[in-house]
Formats: sequence, structure tokens, C-alpha cells
Amino acid sequence: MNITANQIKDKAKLFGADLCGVAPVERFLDAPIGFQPTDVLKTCKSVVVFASRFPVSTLTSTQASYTFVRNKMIEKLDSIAFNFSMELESYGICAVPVPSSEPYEYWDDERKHGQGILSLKHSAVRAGLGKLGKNTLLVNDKLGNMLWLGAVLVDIELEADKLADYEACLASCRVCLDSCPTQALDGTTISQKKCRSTMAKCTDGGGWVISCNICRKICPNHKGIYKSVTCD
Ligand code: B12
Ligand code: SF4
Ligand code: SF4
Repeated sequence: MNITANQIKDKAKLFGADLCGVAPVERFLDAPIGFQPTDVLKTCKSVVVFASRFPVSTLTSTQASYTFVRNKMIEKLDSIAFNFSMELESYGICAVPVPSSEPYEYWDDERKHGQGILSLKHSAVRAGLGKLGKNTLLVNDKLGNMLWLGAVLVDIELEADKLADYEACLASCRVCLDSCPTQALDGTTISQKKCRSTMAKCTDGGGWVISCNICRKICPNHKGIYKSVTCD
């Protein structure tokens, strides 16, 4: 059975995604060896990337509410990826879901550096869903960085989406770099060791919460890109 990119996008919306784009596997040649789509699915030809809105209201709430919503977003995007893969298999397509958070296997204990089986933010850029900001997060013109990403790798060629034609950051902005309490950001990458030292904390009752999201919250584009702003 044949399926088009547009039919796939319609299905993604039915499953609950707000955005969906397609990146052909050739756009990942610059990804590190071991973290390319073909390292996950040898016969991969296209990466279908989708995103759902992360409720902005939680940014002004408690760490517990934000963490609760973040955990729900993981469940939601993982369910979309899982259901999508099941559905595409029924079309005779080989379809592999990418976990939206954990599990992943790569871990460098010295640098406290983990790496997903496929970087979803790099994938989203290649599927036309946005650009990377200096806080290293994906920024979409409509949803800003307030989204959660997911992806499914498929072994069929699909019509590719155009790359985003806007910029994530104003050239002179460095608000996130200057506001990070651990100075984990340098404008292109992140020191996971520094970020992890502050980003989550254990609670007295034996649980844990996300305790920092400043680089996300403080970004003037966190709710979307104000296209009317043209000056630096
Ligand atoms: C591990 C992880 C973390 C780590 C590292 C974050 C990071 N920036 O990489 C820690 C614990 C610090 C973290 C924190 C947060 N995270 Co996190 N995290 C992940 C996870 C599971 C893997 C990311 C990863 O592999 N990083 C390692 C690599 C990719 O990063 P790197 O070392 O900088 O990569 C370099 C090279 O390796 C190379 N590279 C690697 N892969 C590729 C691929 C291509 C094609 C190319 C060209 C290059 C390339 O390029 C980089 C250049 O130096 C992803 C889910 C996923 N599977 O993608 C979510 C994810 C990145 N996290 C997310 C979020 C929201 C957060 C937090 C905001 C959570 C919070 N506090 O509220 C913070 C933000 C901190 C920040 N500014 O990044 C979202 C981002 C959404 C968005 N808008 O971009 C993701 C995508 C989860 C999701 N499903 O939506 N996270
Ligand atoms: S989550 Fe907090 S500690 Fe981590 S990079 Fe962002 S501002 Fe820095
Ligand atoms: S705070 Fe400024 S520099 Fe950082 S991601 Fe947002 S626009 Fe870019």
C-alpha cells in the first residue's frame, strides 16, 4: 500500500501532534557516526519528526507542576511515536519509533554526557520544524521552544519539507547564556555536566523535580518568533 507525506502528516495530527515534517536521510550525513538514522534503522530513507505544544502556563507555576507536565509530554510523544509505528507497519512500512527522552544507551560518566539514539532537535531542523537557538533548543516560529519532539524512522522515500527560513535568535541576544546559573551554554553547545548539576533535584520525600528551565523560560522567543522584529 502506498502512503504520501501529506497522508502521514494528517495521521500525525490525528494522533495528537501539532507539527509534523519529513527529513530525507541524506540530510543527516553530518551527524556523528553511531547517531545517524541508519544506525537505528539500517534501511532508513526518511525521518518523520513531530512536535506537540508544551503548555506555557507551567513556566509560571511550581517545579512540581512543570515536572508533571514534562513527564506527561514524554508519555504523549512516546505514545504518538508508538501508535504511528504500529499504523505504518500495517501499510507494510518498516517504522521505528525514537524515544522522546529515555531510554538511551550512550553515557560518558566523566563528562556526565548522555546522547539520545538520535538527536531530535537536529532531526527537527532537518524536517523544517525550526532552527536551533543559542540555548541549543529547537525554536519553531509558532510554538517557540515550548514543544516536545518525537520521531519515527521509515524505510520509504517521502517528499521532503523545506528547511525553516527564519532565524531562532537575534544576532546580539545572549540572554540565555548570561542567565544560566551554571554557565553551561556557549552559544552552540551545552556542558551537560554543568547543566545536570542544577537542572534536577531530589525532594525530601524521595522523589525529584526539574529545578531549572531558565534558558527556556527567559528566551524572548520562547512562545514563538516575533517576525516583526527585524533589528538587532
Ligand atoms: C540528554 C538530553 C538532555 C541533556 C543534554 C541536553 C542537550 N542540549 O543535548 C540535559 C539533561 C542537559 C537536558 C536538558 C534539557 N532538556 Co533535554 N534532552 C536530552 C535528550 C534525551 C538527548 C539529547 C542529546 O542527545 N544530546 C546530545 C547531543 C545531541 O548534543 P550535543 O552534544 O550538543 O551535540 C553535538 C554533537 O554531538 C553533534 N550532534 C549530535 N547529534 C547530531 C545530529 C546531527 C544531524 C548533527 C548535524 C550533529 C549532531 O552536534 C552537536 C554540536 O556540538 C533529548 C531527546 C532526544 N533524543 O533528542 C532531550 C531534549 C533535547 N531535551 C529537551 C528539553 C526541553 C530539555 C530542557 C529544557 C528540560 C528542562 N530543564 O526543562 C533542558 C534544556 C537544557 C538545554 N539548554 O539544552 C527537548 C528539547 C525541545 C526543544 N525545544 O528543543 C528534547 C528534544 C526532548 C524532547 N523530546 O522534546 N536534556
Ligand atoms: S536548564 Fe538551567 S542549568 Fe541547564 S542550561 Fe538551561 S539555564 Fe543552564
Ligand atoms: S535567549 Fe536570545 S540567544 Fe538565547 S535562544 Fe533565546 S533568542 Fe537565542
